[in-house]
Amino acid sequence: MDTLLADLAAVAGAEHVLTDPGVTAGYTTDWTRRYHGPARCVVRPAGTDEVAGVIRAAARHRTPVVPQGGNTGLVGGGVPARDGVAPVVLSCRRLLRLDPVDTLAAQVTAGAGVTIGGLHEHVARAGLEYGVDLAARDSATVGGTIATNAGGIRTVRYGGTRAQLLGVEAVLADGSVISRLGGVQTDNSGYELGQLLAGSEGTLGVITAARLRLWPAEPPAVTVLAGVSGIEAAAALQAEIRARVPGIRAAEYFEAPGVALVRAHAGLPRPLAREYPAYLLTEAGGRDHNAEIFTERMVAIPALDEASVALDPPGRAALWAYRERHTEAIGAAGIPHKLDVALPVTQLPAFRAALDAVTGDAKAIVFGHIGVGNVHVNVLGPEPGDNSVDEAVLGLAAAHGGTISAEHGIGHAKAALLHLSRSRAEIAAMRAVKSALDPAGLLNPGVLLAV
Ligand code: FAD
Ligand code: 2HG
Ligand code: ZN
Repeated sequence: MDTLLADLAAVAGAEHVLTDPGVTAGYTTDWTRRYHGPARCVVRPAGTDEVAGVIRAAARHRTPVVPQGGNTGLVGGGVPARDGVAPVVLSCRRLLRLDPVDTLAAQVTAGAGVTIGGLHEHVARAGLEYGVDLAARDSATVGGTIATNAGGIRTVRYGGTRAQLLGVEAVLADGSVISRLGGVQTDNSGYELGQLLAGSEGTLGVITAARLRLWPAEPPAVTVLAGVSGIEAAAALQAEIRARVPGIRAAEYFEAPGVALVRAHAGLPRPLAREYPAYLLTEAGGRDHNAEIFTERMVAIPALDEASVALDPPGRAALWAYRERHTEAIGAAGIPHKLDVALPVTQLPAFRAALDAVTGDAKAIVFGHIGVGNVHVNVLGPEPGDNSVDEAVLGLAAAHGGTISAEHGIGHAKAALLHLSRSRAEIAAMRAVKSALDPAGLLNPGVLLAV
């Protein structure tokens, strides 16, 4: 055994240092299969002290570290790069601390490796809910969602992950541990390091646990799937619904090509009696919800053409399947170019109108969280290594006043294009933070900031 592996085994136990390619393959290729690279090994520490030991050992051996959670990230940030020094993949999945829910403060402390689905179940038993939810809930972790500042289907109601974060515990690149898990709700004693780590994509520290804000559970009362003519109509309809119906918890958009893929992949029937170019899925709920009143207000909206209304969990799941199964259906059809942009809502129609010319003959599937102006453009056809469509679509978003990442992050995928969203001064400030906290470039080199 080489000395790095021996040092890691001394920290985490030999059985948690993985080198067999058959076993490590699941950690070195990303969810989309577009990004993969060789790892020196995968190490699975079980606690914060062990994470610190791994970081110190890797630093001694001048070997980079790629932090990883559930490996559901879509920008290649959680897997080794194809080139460069093969890193240690530090899997956080064994960081499974899950404290009892603090019902008085509506907060909980969760380890980085706890899945979002597991967190939901835990807090639901206390009558509370966590504000972030996403289709990858059964694999995506607390640590990974903080590191990417994940959004998801509840952003329109509760904001993204940053808005849920009261503090983090993390190991920095020098092996030191910072910890703010006390649950203090207002704290102005200096820089908010937890918020800095949120969205840092594993480049500034390894998050080991977090103190999270919770909300009173709001059972969904009504879910409505409406057919619309396109993104402009969907944006107008969701604005009208939000003005009239209280307690909107989701406003999601998708189009006919995505529905066709989902139907073929999952064997689902047509979602509405007629075919539509696009669809809007909205959901409302609340503590004192009254499904009848919600439904009456919803279906009385004049712009609503044909809609399917679900009032019970099986009916809701059936409607959500058309939206939530997009990612797996697209993945089954090929290796997609995933372009996750957000625009001012007023710019969505112009962006959508210009998109087809930019994607050309390739197949573009457009869907997303329209309630927050977040559109996912998935392109099938171009080779994984060909970045021209990525550059064209992201450039188009920037030209319409948008961002090149709404919720998935920058990763390796968009590091060279960060200038489309951030000014020279902002990128210089980010580089200064990175070199202050990680002068040797140990943590996730090439992610977010191109090397
Ligand atoms: P990973 O993929 O393992 O890692 C992601 C990034 O975080 C990497 O840069 C990694 O280095 C870093 N990281 C991971 N753990 C840590 C840690 N403990 N400390 C420091 N850095 C760390 N995303 C959304 O925002 N909204 C959605 O609606 C959404 N839906 C999805 C649906 C599907 C079906 C899939 C496959 C993905 C979806 N995603 C979505 C993307 C993905 O789930 C999120 O980016 C999620 O936050 C990644 O979590 P993870 O635990 O899998 O992290
Ligand atoms: C979603 O909203 C996810 O379903 C995944 O963010 C988006 O697959 C994608 O591009
Ligand atoms: Zn999304």
